[in-house]
Amino acid sequence: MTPPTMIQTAPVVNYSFAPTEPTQISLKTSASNGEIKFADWDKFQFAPIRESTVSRAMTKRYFADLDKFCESDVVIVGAGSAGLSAAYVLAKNRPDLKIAIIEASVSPGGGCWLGGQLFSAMVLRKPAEQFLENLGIEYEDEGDYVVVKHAALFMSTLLSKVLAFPNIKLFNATAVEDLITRRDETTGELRIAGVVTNWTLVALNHDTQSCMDPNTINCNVVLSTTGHDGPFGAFSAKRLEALGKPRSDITSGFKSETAASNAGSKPSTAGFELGGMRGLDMNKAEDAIVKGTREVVPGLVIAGMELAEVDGSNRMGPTFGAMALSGVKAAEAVLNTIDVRRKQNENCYGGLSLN
Ligand code: AHZ
Repeated sequence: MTPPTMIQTAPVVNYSFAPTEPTQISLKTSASNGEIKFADWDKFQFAPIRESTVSRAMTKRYFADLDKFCESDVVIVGAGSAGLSAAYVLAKNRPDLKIAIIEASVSPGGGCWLGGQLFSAMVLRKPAEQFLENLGIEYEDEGDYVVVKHAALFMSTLLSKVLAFPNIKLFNATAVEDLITRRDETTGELRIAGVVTNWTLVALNHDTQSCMDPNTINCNVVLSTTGHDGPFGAFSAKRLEALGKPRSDITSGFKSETAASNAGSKPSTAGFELGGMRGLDMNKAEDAIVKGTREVVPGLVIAGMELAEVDGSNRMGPTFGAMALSGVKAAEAVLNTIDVRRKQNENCYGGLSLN
């Protein structure tokens, strides 16, 4: 039988891998003979590469990052405006902290690429313009509020600054599908001590495949900013509802049944109920989200619109000052609790290594 052949229809070009001087590219429009030329394109050639080199360049860094960040100081769940604002403030103040950001979508940024509906401009009520000034983003001052000409300018600037911090790693296309919990051996208090992750496409297919086990990241504080309810929204809040049964586990500091009965109190059997996001009221909503941003249960800070699901506060729609400033307050809450949570985690299970 004749072996199969592949027919080359295009003309054969002999490609030379001989070392050449890199093509000089200048983006100045210094026209010679009236002609614009940024480079000598006739002689242009990329430096050579083998395909496996590209694979190794990507995978060795990704797996080194997985290895490094599987013990993180802080995990931020959700890379929307609240999560990234918090990441920026945290990393700026504490270059010593290892901060992992887990984002379910391929594209980070959450709902912050447009101002509202399909409109570009982004409105922030004062005093959120101070955050813009810190980031170096221009705005128009309209009195009580300011306007950035495109929401994408805010998000791309914030994102680029966050990604440039050496102590931050963004794992996108990765979903948090559960929380790691610890029951304190002395107080009986339950706390959050990490996250359970999976590729988002896997997380979305648990119902169509047999069990696909996840990966984990241990940390001292989880900051959840997964937005309001939706296919991937309000994740930690919804998980708390299940973890928090009976309700006393949440409200009285996650006391175990034994610890609670030792203390003479009976744990309630009522479930932890989410408040559920209320209708739109810009004036009430923005203050409520910023003021309410806190460590909701030990080891878990919740910020941004996810908090509206916990507290039953209003939505604010297309104004973004509360997302930025809730991020600032979340960073403060993380920094105020992290040392206590670290100590608790270090003492857990006889001081199992946290390296
Ligand atoms: O993909 C989600 C988005 O980028 C991500 N996310 C959600 N669940 C996740 C999970 N694992 C990993 N389980 C997850 N990532 O979280 C991000 C949330 O961003 P967002 O912009 O939706 O939330 P935000 O709180 O930063 O900003 C909300 C802004 C408002 S207000 C509002 C209204 O009032 O109607 N609507 C929006 C979008």
